[in-house]
Amino acid sequence: AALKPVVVSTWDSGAIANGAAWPVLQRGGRALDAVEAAGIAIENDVNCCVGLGGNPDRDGFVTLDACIMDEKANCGSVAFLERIKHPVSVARKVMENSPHVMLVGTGAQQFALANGFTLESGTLSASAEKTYRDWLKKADYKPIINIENQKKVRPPKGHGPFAPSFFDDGTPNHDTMGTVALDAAGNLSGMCTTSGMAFKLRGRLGDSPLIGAGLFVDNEVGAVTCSGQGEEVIRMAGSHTVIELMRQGLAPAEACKQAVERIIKRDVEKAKTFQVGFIALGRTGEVGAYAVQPGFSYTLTNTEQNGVLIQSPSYFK
Ligand code: SD4
Repeated sequence: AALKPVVVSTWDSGAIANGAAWPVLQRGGRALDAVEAAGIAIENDVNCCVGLGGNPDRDGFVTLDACIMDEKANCGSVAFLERIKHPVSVARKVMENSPHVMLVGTGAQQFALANGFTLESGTLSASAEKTYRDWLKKADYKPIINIENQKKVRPPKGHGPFAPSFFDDGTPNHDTMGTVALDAAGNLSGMCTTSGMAFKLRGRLGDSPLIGAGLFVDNEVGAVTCSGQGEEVIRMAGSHTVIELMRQGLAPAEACKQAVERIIKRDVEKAKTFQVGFIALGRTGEVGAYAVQPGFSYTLTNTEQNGVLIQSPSYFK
């Protein structure tokens, strides 16, 4: 049976996100506060994949995207944000302290500074510096989002026994954290935060900061987020599509599956080359996921399961 409260985050690094969200939920706090805490924790984690420690664009700059949405469809988003440590919190400020939903680039940075955030140095983390230098040797833009499939990956220290989503040297491959939560009062919220695809063109935005693509919450239905090749998610308004399928009565897992099948049907050959994975949380606490490729995972925390890593089913085997 479904349990609440519950928090679900993408990937094995979801353990870090859920670890910060759970105490908020456990003491009866709001799902909104829980998902923001999740975002802050992962943006702080230098070993992970999002925030200022993430990989840069092809010009060597880390540009961050994030969004947040609550049970009343209040939402906030920042994109192409540079040198600010907590894009998820800036997104929440956009939601609460501005008449807008989305701010980008220098305007988003200016808004962050006006709201008490600090301008950070802009230097790359040690791991991003190394990855970027290696990449520059060929400077070949080819998203290797599907690296999860490859045998050479092994878990880095401290990330659990599975951690299939890291390169051989321990560099995290995925670069996005999506978290959805249901609180004790029965309200849903979600957030998504990312440094985006590594070595993207300067100015590129993915799905993660886009309400309806990287995240969608509808308190009558559920909360959905996703990870993977953002362009493919934007094309089909991914998270919103999953919510609408759930609204028609599909269980979270089945809704994720049908959304993924819609992506694949358009171009099966192309779909073999990228990853997209959705996680969905229903309003009663039921959780489901589905991905294009094997290797997508999510972390589940509730009163009975303390950060359990679950491998998502996938279309390709
Ligand atoms: C993007 N969806 O920027 C993100 C990337 C991602 O794990 O999820 N990486 O397109």
